[in-house]
Amino acid sequence: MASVLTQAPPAADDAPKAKSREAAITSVLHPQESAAPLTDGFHLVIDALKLNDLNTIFGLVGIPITDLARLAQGEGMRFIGFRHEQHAGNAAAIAGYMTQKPGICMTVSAPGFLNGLTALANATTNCFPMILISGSSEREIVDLQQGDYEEMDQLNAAKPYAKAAYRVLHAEDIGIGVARAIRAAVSGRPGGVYLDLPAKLLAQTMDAARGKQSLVKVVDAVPRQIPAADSVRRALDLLKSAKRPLILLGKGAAYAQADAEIRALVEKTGIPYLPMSMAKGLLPDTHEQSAGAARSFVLAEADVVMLIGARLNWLLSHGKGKTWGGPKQFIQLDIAPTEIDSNVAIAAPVIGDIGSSVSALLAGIGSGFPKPSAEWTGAIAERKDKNLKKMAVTLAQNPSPMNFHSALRAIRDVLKTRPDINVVNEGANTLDYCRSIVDMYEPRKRFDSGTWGIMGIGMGYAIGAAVVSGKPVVAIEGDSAFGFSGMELETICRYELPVCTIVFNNNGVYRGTDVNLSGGKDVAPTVFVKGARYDKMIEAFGGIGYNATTPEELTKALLESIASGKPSLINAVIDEAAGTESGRLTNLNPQSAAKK
Ligand code: ADP
Ligand code: TZD
Repeated sequence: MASVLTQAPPAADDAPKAKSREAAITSVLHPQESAAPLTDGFHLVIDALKLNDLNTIFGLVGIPITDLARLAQGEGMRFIGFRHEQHAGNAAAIAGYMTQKPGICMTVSAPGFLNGLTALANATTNCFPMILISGSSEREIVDLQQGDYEEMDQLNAAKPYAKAAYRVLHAEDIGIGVARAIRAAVSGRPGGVYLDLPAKLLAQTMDAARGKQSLVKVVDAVPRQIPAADSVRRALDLLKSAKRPLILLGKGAAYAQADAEIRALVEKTGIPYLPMSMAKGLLPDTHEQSAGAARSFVLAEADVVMLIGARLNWLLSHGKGKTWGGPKQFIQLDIAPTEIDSNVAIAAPVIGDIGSSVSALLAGIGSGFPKPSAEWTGAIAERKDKNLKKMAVTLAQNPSPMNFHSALRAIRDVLKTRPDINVVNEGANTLDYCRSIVDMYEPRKRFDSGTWGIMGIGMGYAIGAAVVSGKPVVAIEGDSAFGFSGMELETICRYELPVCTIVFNNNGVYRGTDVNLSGGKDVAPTVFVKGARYDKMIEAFGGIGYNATTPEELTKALLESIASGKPSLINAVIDEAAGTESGRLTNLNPQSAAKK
């Protein structure tokens, strides 16, 4: 039921002297309405969200949204309060990715909004649905630039970084504003939407019954988009003609929640597949058709590549160059028609939602569909075997202090026993090694730096994933990466979330051994305090801290932490000389890039 202000306004004869102008006008023009229950902007926002099953807000309070947060909690919504808006935004974004419903982030005006904007832009870049709702200052003052409290033209600031941006000025438009925001966030290619709510709007009152009628329950927010039959036929023909076919699964495929159909397509065709990092687990990494351990080989050697919810951006070397070896033909399944031909020519685009497109392909694959040759699958198996054996030797070593491999081996072996656990991962070396060493077994369980390679998603994603799934989260973090969101440990402890953060502490960004080129007193730009004890940070908030210097200690701490379900942090001491500059992205540094 729509909430109403508990008190109807007083009858005309006992009205307080300082009656608002609107109320005075209402009672003169519509005397029959003056005794009717009223609602206001605060309640209409809450009712509009709840009506659309959006029951959690990730945010940070202040003028003008403190009451909105308080009332939302009072009305049964969950409000998760953060220490910095960027992390609230990241939590909302990952919630959106996990559920296909827009995650809601709420902030105050100007600086709070801008802190949230990084997360909104990151969500849009990664195709995650979220809505950033920010309070804003008075339009009249902002537009004349008269210097209001936290003055900023937020709507225009948001536009370049959001899929859509809307402002609501009248209480009766709140329902429509929220509906538009939801539809824009989740339909087609998902993304971040900005919703601007001026302070004055929240305080506006209107007749409660009319307010209720103004709300919109969004019908079919994510309509199926059926691919054209001829596009499916073209794709099947090309696939049939392939000598060395490859399927590439991206996080769009994971997002689509068409897990069974995708698995059926892979298994029915027998085509080897490669998961992008967040698509790991869509099929278990141990699946025999996974070409993960022969990545470079299959990218270079395949002749027809079917991209399912993956873009040919920098993460895939733009579909060209040395990585891709000989000539290729691409099939691309995507919901966004303009993604096609964005980097290289796509021979067979299939535009539709992934569930529908994969189902349509499956329907066209009969028993006579040619299986990939034994020559191709055999060559991949051989390469996989060779690479896995080589990796096993590296992983079996036990250097002291630990290196990335020995620490990740310990984590891999624990996580193997708990495929339901969510994994958050960021850093440079920590990200690159973890992606290839730690196997995933279930869809949408791995959340990482994504399309931008952004640092700072760690604790926000961990909190979002824990809140949405109710399952444990293990966040595997470089020490630099962790620093961006470390204060949210307090949030994790406050809400008693089952998050275990493992900080790969190698005393700096990438490594801890750089020296100041001038020989001066300041440490090098990449170096941190040596031997820091990140485990002590969580103890300050009542969480459990562990210091692990060996794989055995790390295993024990992680097992204990998962069993307890309590907020915890493991300071994993890693050799400060173990990392390489920029992890595997050394080639993107300007000096190396110039040499190419
Ligand atoms: P990755 O980084 O894993 O390679 P990207 O984020 O680059 O993945 O690509 C995801 C792609 O998936 C985007 O082009 C997006 O338009 C597409 N996409 C997202 N959701 C769907 C969906 N439900 N159906 C079809 N395509 C989708
Ligand atoms: N700032 C932001 C927002 N994103 C970034 N990607 C960077 C800075 C640059 N950067 C990287 O690309 S990785 C990284 C930074 C600062 C941190 C690497 O150090 P780490 O990880 O300690 O987190 P490793 O495992 O020790 O390499």
